[in-house]
Amino acid sequence: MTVLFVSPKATAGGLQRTRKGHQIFQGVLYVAAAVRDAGYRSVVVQADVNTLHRYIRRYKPDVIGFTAVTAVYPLAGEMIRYVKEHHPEIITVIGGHHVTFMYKETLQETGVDFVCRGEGEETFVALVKALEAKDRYPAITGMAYLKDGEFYNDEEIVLLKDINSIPKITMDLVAPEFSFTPKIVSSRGCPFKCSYCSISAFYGGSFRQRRVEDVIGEIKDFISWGYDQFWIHDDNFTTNADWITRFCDLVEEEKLKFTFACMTRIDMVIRKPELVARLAACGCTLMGFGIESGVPEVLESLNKRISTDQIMKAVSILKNLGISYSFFFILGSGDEFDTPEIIEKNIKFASKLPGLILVSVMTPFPGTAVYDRLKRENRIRHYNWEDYDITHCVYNPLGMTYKQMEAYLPKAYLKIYWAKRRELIPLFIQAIKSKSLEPRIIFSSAKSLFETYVLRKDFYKSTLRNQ
Ligand code: B12
Ligand code: SF4
Repeated sequence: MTVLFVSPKATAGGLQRTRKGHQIFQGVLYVAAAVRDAGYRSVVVQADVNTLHRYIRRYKPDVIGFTAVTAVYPLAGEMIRYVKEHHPEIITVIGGHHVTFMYKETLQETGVDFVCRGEGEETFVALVKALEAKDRYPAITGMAYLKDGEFYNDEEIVLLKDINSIPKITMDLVAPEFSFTPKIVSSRGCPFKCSYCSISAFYGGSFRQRRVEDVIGEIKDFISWGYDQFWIHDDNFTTNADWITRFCDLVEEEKLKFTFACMTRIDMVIRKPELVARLAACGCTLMGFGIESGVPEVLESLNKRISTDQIMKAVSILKNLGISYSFFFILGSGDEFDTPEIIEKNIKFASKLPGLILVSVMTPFPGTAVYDRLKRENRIRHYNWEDYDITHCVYNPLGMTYKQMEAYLPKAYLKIYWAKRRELIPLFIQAIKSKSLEPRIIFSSAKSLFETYVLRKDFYKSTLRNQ
């Protein structure tokens, strides 16, 4: 059996604009590795509906597995329909956060044969084995399908029994024309429940960590292949201080030389500044923090469980620790705080922070509390999923129009970076060095802001043109 895995390539809309749709998603590589370890031929490509036929001709797959976040779900749907029409003998499967929550719609709209609900390493291998044994409708919880109008195997979101069983990702999984960039996932899940995040629903609130030794082994493999810079993709890398301490001990004992970036929480910096210093000494060049809002009521409404005081304290600690940091903000919270006054207050707060600031518009992803609320209140404007790209406002805010909310995105960037105009050059040099921003992105963003505000052009069209 041959399995082809497809990570959709975004060729339109917001993701094309930010070029974020040009990477192979890490999750599908794990599933592909599990299929390879089970003895099947497994290859991962990035494709869209215009290029998929090439890979089908080249690899002649029996099964195609697609991955998708919300914004590329329509692209995956297009490809599934193409396969169903031109290669009806090929079995199609799709996985990822979006379809896990929207499995009924996905099965109905795309005609896909199976939707993987949850982590796919075990369930996908079980499916391939069943298909090989000519069992077209196997009972595998987590591999949902539709038959005669009924949904099967959809009782729950399935997680791996043992997180340490996750397979090794190797370069040969990816078709030769695509670049492979190693990324580390040392844990899955997060103990927090922020209202805009789908992690807690996906992982059922659990937080599971791999053995430190295994993660270090993986890093050593990547180093031996010539890589020395990594992204750690964990949702909340520093959740367990003991694990991090052991991780740093091993990096030092083994004298490993590499740099990495990770995402964590601001409250950890206050509780454990020594841990941040230790991580910096072990190669951490950049830490990303979700601040989301500088307005206390909004932080509470988002269930973020941090305070504005903590943010300011953490900022002064970080400044002294000599580590680069970036802060993420969200405009909008989907509640009564969506008013021009509050949004402006938030932008003002962000303008006072040092470092790199990245701003997005609140996007209600399926599986989140914000999505459930907006849906219940009938305030979701549309389900054109490609616009669920964190730059469009796809819901009706309570205290302003959606257009006003969207207009705040370029305004926020202008205001924040104007306030930092004196530190811009060192900031961008640092961002480029730590690989958190490419020079091209800085240049095209500046050009788009100029076109929007000086030449009065449409922000979305201008960013698309300049990407
Ligand atoms: C790192 C990351 C990125 C990186 C990806 C880099 C890369 N090459 O992988 C970058 C920065 C590019 C990125 C971009 C975006 N991201 Co992102 N990202 C993440 C993050 C933090 C980690 C992803 C990861 O590696 N997870 C670990 C792997 C192991 O888990 P997984 O992907 O879920 O895969 C498992 C299962 O879902 C399932 N599975 C997945 N695919 C398939 C396919 C098959 C066939 C099967 C059987 C199973 C299966 O099995 C996998 C293994 O267990 C997640 C949060 C998270 N923890 O997932 C957000 C997350 C996936 N991203 C999200 C979003 C919104 C985006 C953007 C749209 C944001 C934007 N506008 O820029 C873009 C979309 C880009 C695109 N191409 O579509 C959301 C998705 C929400 C949603 N419903 O869409 C998430 C969940 C964060 C969040 N809670 O908001 N992202
Ligand atoms: S936003 Fe971060 S801290 Fe909040 S639930 Fe998601 S992963 Fe956890």
